[in-house]
Amino acid sequence: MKVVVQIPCLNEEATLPLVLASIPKKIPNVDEIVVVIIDDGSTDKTVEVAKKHGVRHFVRHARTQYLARSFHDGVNYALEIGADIVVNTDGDNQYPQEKIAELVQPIISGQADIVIADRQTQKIAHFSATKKFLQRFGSAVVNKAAGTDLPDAVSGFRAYSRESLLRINTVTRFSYTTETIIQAGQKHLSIASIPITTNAKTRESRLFKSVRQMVTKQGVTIIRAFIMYRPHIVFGTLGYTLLVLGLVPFVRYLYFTITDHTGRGHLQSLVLGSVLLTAAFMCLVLNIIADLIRINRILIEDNLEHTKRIRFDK
Ligand SMILES: Nc1nc2c(ncn2[C@@H]2O[C@H](COP(=O)(O)OP(=O)(O)O)[C@@H](O)[C@H]2O)c(=O)[nH]1
Ligand SMILES: [Mg+2]
Repeated sequence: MKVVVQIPCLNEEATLPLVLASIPKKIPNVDEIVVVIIDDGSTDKTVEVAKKHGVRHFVRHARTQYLARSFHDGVNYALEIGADIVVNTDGDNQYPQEKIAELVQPIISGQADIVIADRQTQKIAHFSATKKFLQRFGSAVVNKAAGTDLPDAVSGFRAYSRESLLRINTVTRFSYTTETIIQAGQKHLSIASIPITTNAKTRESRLFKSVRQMVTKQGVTIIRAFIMYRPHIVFGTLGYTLLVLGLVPFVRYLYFTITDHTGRGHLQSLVLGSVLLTAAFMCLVLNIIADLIRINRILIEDNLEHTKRIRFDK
């Protein structure tokens, strides 16, 4: 059993030694632990520091390609060197790497395909009330899309089985955390969660400059995921709501046209009803198109999985 611990890093020379020092050297039922640094175009001494602390495996980007791409490239590298389990942790020492042994156990024992560390955000002192609310709300929406029940959907501290990585395909450039959960949920993989306590904050988040930016970016990712995986929830709900709203003025127009003999036209109702009904019709057509694309994607993903198996399973 080989565990690859991958750490995406963008200028993490200050905190990386702490992260590396806390990665366990031995884990029960694991023969080999390999650390891979994904250097996403760091301009500081991240790579030198990692080498000095004994890291032998690197994936390097000459220019920053952002976190989702880094995750993707790290996973491919890990699969290439024969990882049975890939653990992802951050370079800012936010997560307790000592817990890696616990994180991988559900996968080793065959109970889970993916294990997500729950940061228990409701208890984190330096998280504002807004951030806590958003975390809970965001996780609820992701769970709805994925059909799961996970307390912390955006935690970056996770373990993935080789099998789950062969089946999941991330496409968004920005956030792979929510996307992997939604895909895994849709594909009926088993996702477990273990509680952890995060380390003291070392610095501000680099992924999000502000709460507003976080909401916008995660919001877009989640809406896109819904459109991709459960289009009927978006277009169906919207379409049928507009249909009902449009029928009201439309029926009113018909009723008065038939019963009212004073010669008044009720054109406003007709215009409003027609606009709403046209919008409803468009939503329902979009629903059909999105569903056809979804079916197509299932075929493409099947193919991709097959290609990955040929590429990585030697
Ligand atoms: N590859 C890559 N990693 C990044 C980028 N920005 C942040 N990171 C890494 O992603 C992890 C999480 O970043 P962090 O700033 O702690 O965001 P947080 O998750 O909101 O705390 C750390 O390991 C960072 O080094 C980026 O643009 N590219
Ligand atoms: Mg962090």
